[in-house]
Amino acid sequence: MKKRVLVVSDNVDLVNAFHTIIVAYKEVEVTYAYSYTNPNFLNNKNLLVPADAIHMKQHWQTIAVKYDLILSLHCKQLFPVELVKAVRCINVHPGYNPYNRGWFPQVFSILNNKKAGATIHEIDEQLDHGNIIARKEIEITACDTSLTAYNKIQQAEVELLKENIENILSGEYPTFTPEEEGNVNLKRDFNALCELNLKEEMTMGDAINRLRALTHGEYKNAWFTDSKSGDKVFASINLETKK
Ligand code: 0FX
Repeated sequence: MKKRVLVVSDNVDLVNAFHTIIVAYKEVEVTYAYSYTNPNFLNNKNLLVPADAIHMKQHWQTIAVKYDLILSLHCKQLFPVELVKAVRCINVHPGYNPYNRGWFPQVFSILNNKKAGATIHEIDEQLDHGNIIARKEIEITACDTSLTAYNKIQQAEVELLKENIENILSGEYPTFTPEEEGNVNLKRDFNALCELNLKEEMTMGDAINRLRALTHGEYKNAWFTDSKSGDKVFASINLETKK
């Protein structure tokens, strides 16, 4: 009987990368799903596979019976504890666990210098916390913004998936417990960073770091209020290196 794998993801690039890797494995039947809270997922014309909306908490019992393995590739839902206990669940996370677990890890690594990278780990009842199967560090340079760091991380995630896919499918791999509990950042921590207080005093280095941590392509993250007009002004930074 074919191994039944459910891939739950809200990230089209990772779904496509995973599909490209897994097509060679004929003994595996893969089903793709995205979060019910994310209906725009299917509007992405680049998506290579069909996918259905899924509500993990509501349907965990059906999911537990239907699949042998569940892979989260940036799934925006927390897996219910009951599901995690019933089926092997693995997470591909855009951070170097246990450092800056949770929301947008590279943003916080730019600010607090903790390691950044990608981690494949078993899911347990805590956020980005379970035993580690594999992880890869990326270097954040003085010129990196959230976007450029994130691009390196996604590349590391795909490399990790390629290197570990057979072990992940077979379930035969050594794991290790993270060396410490590490730290967790939530969405509200990110939102709090986005509001810039123009009267706040800091070094130029810290100000540049704050802006590059919040610079991510078209996203309007950092902002302040113009005291004259009352308008909201968005800020980002452009950095270049000269060798
Ligand atoms: O798919 P993903 O990269 O992953 C995020 C979390 O970082 C991760 O810890 C969690 N497991 C997963 C479910 O969700 O999320 P994204 O596509 O919404 O964001 C990608 C990057 O884009 C993010 O690292 C920073 C940047 N971004 C995103 C949003 C929505 C911003 O800079 N501003 C934003 O408002």
